[in-house]
Amino acid sequence: MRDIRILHTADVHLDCLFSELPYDRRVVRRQEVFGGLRRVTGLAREHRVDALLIVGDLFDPQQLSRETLAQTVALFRALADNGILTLIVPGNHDAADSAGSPYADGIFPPRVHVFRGQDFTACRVGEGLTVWGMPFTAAARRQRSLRGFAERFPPDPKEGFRVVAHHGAFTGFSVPEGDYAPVTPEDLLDTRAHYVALGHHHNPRDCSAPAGIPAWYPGTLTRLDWTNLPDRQALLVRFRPGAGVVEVQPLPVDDRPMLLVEFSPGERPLDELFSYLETVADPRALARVVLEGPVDGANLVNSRRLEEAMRERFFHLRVVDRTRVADSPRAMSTIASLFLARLQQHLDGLPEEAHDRELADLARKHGLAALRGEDLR
Ligand SMILES: [Mn+2]
Repeated sequence: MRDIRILHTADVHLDCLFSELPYDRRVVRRQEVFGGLRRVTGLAREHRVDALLIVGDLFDPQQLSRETLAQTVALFRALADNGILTLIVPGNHDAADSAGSPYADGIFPPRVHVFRGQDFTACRVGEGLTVWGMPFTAAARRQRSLRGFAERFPPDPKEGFRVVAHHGAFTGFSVPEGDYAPVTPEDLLDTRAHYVALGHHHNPRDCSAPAGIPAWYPGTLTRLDWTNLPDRQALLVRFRPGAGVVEVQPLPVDDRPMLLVEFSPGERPLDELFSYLETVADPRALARVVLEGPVDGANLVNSRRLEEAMRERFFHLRVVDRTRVADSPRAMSTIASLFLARLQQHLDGLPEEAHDRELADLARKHGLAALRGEDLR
């Protein structure tokens, strides 16, 4: 008997806004998010899977366009023509019960199954496997929906392999993934599933260890923000009839590299940062330089100018300035010390509720730069 294969993805976030990027870059990144989904449907065909399983947040509907929706439907139709089912669990970003939900009836072709309702329902995949899914709903946000699962839905031999799809936060690690539809290791055990397909956490994560039940987050297909540093992947899950063995194989999905550079301008000359950025320059990469530590009038960095100088070297470079003006200015001119002292006097005179550390530091930086005849804007 042939094994049964499922391709597991989640959190595609089609038409994600990328509001931190300049407009022209946002447009490119949104196309790349769609490209990620197209790549995954390609992988589904290459690996001749029985079903593509999308566990929540397929869409990021803040600005979901008709074109994207139509192109997505076309991708799923092409899968159906190859005999591959598409199974969709609506997540917290594309909730089925929200106004203007993309899951309106009749949009998707046959062989695309959207899990609906307020509880888990089953969807058969061929003869030997059943996927259970439940859409994320605002009402169930704090609910442990998987608790006591097998008592409510006792395994039936006709069910074959049991896969449970859940969009929510796994609590089994020291840093819990938030409080959206939480799932504990005991809840995983309660499912008596052969595989739990998770969604919601945006980095790939194997959650099998605490409960001893294969349970994974695939992560997003495209890096959506600066917490998404690990490589992107989709999960090929193989079920061997008779053996009861489940194999999970991560399939790499290409995306733009992210480059995170931390630099302390108070400790090293700025030239070092420039020459480092020249050596790692990559027109495909999203780069972020975080400036940190104490600075004084002599080593202030003009972030905008640094971005401008490196503009051609990266797909996009952003400088985040987290430096603080040093409390005891070293080797500073008399007039600079005077300026800082006067500013401090003014700040000390303000009522408690008007204290804003960041704003005060910005004032120090702009003032010190102005004394050197420089405009930091
Ligand atoms: Mn998500």
